Amino acid sequence: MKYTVALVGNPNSGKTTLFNSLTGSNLYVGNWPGVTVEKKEGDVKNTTENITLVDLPGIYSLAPYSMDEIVSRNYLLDDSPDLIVNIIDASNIERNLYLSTQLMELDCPIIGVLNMMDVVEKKGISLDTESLEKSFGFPFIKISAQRETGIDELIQMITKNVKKKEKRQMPRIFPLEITTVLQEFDALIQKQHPDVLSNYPMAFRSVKLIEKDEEVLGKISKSTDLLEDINRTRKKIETISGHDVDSAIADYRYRFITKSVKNATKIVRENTDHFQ
Ligand code: GDP
Ligand code: K
Ligand code: MG
Repeated sequence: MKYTVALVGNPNSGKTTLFNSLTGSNLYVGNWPGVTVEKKEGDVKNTTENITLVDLPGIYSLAPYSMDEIVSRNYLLDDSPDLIVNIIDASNIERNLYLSTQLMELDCPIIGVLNMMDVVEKKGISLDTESLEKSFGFPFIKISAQRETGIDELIQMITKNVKKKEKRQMPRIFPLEITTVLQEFDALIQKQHPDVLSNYPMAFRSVKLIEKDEEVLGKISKSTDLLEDINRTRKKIETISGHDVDSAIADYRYRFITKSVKNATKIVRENTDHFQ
């Protein structure tokens, strides 16, 4: 069995450093189809399984604002990797977790890799991975890619999680009222427009349609009916939140992150020294 793992994270989160520690010699460098964005693949070392690691372009979100974002999300949607390794600069955790809340909508197993833990510990901050797992619904691990701390444990975790087939529980990111609107929209799409992006994960499809994501809308035939259903749902979200749809959705994601990080963070007086 050959497994594929996607390495996903913000620019400067330590992706290249981690990619180099996780892979051995069999490196393949090319371009993503149709674009001049570099694609790098390598085999994960020190594992009993046959696992290819694919380095995706560094991105802040799965919005279609840049070629890097489009390349990354199309790969994740169309090539369905067995696992996402989501590298997170833990010294800048809230901003980095924004992408994680979007990756969660893609029905793919995820490991959250808290990198730069040497920097975090130096500040006297302790992060509770179990608490984060409880909030996000997928496991987290602490590493320092630069100091190569936690790499063996991460490889073990990848080896275990790459074979997992059971579905992840999706935590509730949006307030109940908004979740209800999203669920009604899902039901409507399934009933009235069953062919629209039917191969996409449900949570991703609904949010992107409601956001009127140009690249997603460009892939479908937009009937007046569908556009009316989308606009009606947008109105409901705007009424409930008091904001335009895009800011409302971003704001709810950040509130979820802030709460989760607060629950997982402890200020410790003494330097714990694991990652120094
Ligand atoms: P990329 O842009 O995501 O590929 O990130 P890089 O791997 O190029 O890393 C960005 C910068 O962060 C480099 O200067 C790395 O040496 C540094 N870096 C990566 N991992 C760590 C870490 O765990 N701790 C510290 N202190 N620096 C790191
Ligand atoms: K740095
Ligand atoms: Mg890099």
